[in-house]
Amino acid sequence: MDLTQIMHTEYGKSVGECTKDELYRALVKYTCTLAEEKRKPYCGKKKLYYLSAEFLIGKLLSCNLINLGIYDSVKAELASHGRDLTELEEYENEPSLGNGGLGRLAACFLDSIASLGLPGDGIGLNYHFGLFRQVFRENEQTAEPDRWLTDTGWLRKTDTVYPIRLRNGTVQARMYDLAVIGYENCVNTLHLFDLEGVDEDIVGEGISFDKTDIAHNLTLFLYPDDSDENGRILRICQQYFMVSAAAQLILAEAEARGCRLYDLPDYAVIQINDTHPAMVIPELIRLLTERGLDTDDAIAAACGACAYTNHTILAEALEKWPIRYLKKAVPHLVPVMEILDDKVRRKYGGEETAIIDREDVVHMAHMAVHCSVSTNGVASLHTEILKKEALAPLYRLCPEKFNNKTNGITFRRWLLHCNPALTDFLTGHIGDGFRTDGEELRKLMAYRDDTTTLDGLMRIKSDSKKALADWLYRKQGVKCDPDSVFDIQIKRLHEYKRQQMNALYVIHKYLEIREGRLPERPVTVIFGAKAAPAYVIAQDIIHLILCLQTLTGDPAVRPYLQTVMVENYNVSAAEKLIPACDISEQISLASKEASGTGNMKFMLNGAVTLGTEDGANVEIHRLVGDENIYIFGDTSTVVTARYKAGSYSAKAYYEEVPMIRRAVDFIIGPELAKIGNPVRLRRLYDELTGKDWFMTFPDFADYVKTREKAYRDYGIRPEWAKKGLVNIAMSGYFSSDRTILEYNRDIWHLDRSPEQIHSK
Ligand code: 26Q
Repeated sequence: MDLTQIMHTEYGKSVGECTKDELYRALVKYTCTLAEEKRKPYCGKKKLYYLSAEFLIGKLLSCNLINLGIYDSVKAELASHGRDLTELEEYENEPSLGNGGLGRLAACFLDSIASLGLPGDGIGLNYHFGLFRQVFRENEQTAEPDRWLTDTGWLRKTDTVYPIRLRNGTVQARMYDLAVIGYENCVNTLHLFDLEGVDEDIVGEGISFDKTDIAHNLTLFLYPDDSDENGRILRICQQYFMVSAAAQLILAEAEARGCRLYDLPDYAVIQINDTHPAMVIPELIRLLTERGLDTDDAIAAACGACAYTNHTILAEALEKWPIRYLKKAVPHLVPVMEILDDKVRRKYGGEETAIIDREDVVHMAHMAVHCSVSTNGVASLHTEILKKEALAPLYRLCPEKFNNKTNGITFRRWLLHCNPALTDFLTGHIGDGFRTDGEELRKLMAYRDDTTTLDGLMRIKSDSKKALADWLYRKQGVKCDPDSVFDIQIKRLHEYKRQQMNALYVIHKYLEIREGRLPERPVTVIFGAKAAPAYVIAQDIIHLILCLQTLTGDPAVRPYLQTVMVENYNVSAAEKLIPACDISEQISLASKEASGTGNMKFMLNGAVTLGTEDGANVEIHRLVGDENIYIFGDTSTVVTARYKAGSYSAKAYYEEVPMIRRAVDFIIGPELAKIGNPVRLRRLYDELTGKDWFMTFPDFADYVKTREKAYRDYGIRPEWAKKGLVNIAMSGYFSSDRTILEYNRDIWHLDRSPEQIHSK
């Protein structure tokens, strides 16, 4: 790169004279130009389309430079002009196109697909204000529009515009493209559709806007509040807008590659990321019949091209749409769904596997299973639960469709980019093969008893903790002790993930400290989580955590126990938090967390998991062995039986276990009353004592005991460092490259041209 030349051409200035904004924009433009030069037109037959409501891609500049292989040279050239790449990295806005694991998984998958040289594009929506920006005020979460999109530079406006038919008229979807640059490999595309004429000015106070103004609001926010009828209809319209545009693009591209429409499965495979894009199935059928196929051929072509990934067994997250709503949003899709239901009923009979139930409600997951070639879960336990419980009746009808694809993460972002010191250290020990073949990390096992290696790892961890402490201070004015244990829980706020149980532990510890029972070692408990604005109890839990942050800030307590809640937790925050973590909290109620992927990121960065036997924790446990993980709590078998028996009584635990009662009573006690919102705290107390649906009380004693054991072991060095080393060494399985190769082997069957295969 000749920076002097570029800046001269762009701005007529020297590198030294350019503003940060000018430098940043020039670099983005340069990166995009390189990407376009690398892009090869796809002349093969079959192509993958990954459809997702979320793509939580994170900032792009550094990872793109890494994947292009020019990160170090760009950094050096900037430095030679007295400019700092870090400054530009911080200046970049993070795209707010996702919420949590499902969206981040989609982003990791795009990286791996391109890095493996597979032909596959993402398709989603271009939300102007994203999920929302989280701001803490008076110990509560408030939501504001996330204005990430302002002139980002990465998105290219295309000339492709598709009409989208809605009940109250037709709107237009314009395609914007973003380059997905593989690691030392090919370039694919993320297509983001946007509503022509979307109007940012209709947003009023906070994130409120007129939900009925579909012609102006469709792509303003991800997951707009759907707690009322208008919200639900908007949600259906938004989903339909995405899949109708996707279906039109897919058919156009397939035809351009020579597809006759009944051959669609030979030209396109469409991976449906949870049920949010499942309406692509009836939409494809509708479009294919419109183009002349008869109904049966259209159904065969559409269903033969689709595959479905399930990410949840939570009943409330399994989408069900009343026909009444569908008729108000997309009436032309209803007859197609009725035909599909009719076919399924004729073939199999039975109410429990029907697409449309007796109450005239469409079960999107049922439609996705029936009308696709594959249904997969995202971790081995999760897939077993799908087969035996959540989707058991469907599994019995078509067992051959069900398969497991344990999630993975891209090592390029979650190691090379976020932890360069560890990356260099590993390269020094085992070479750089792990960048494209995760299993190479196992070579590190040879160093498990090498004290120099263990010292090196401890130093890297300690430096990352200092860097996190600096960042927290700059960002939030919070000071924390880098010599304390960093115990971190960062994920969407949900009761099943049990942030409330972690908070109860903090209360328990706080009370001990107040009584003079001082812990052996200081601990910093760090949370990061956004709560859906309409999810009241989740807001209450955030409130409790923020109050605890205040309480543990007391100079008498802080030297032993500190609570930090990171504001507006996102990918960029995760990149700072994960390398600095000692203990990774993965404490969901067993059976409820489909997989988790944060758990894998922590493991890769040398943290030790404190967790239940849930999701991919089970696989982490199997890989590292009992010595290198802290497992507690009831198993999914016990939990499932307890739900079935309906035998759980929170009240009984509350009354019989003093440790629980004390911690829970504290929520409505005088200390919190002084700083908290009594309505929120009382509601949370009532929820826990009256219901505790995600069973924190039965696991609490074991949680406390196991957590204390982990803190004790932390002090035994270098034994602790060895646990970190084993976690790193065994994390290769969780490379999303492995996951994607499995998707391709079992579901997609895409060709990898020989020159695109560089590692496997
Ligand atoms: C559903 C209905 C109505 C409104 C919203 C939703 C909704 C929105 C988002 C339901 C689910 C989501 C997101 C789910 C998600 O992020 N799931 C996570 O997916 C990860 C990748 O597979 C897993 O690792 C996590 O275990 C799972 O929680």
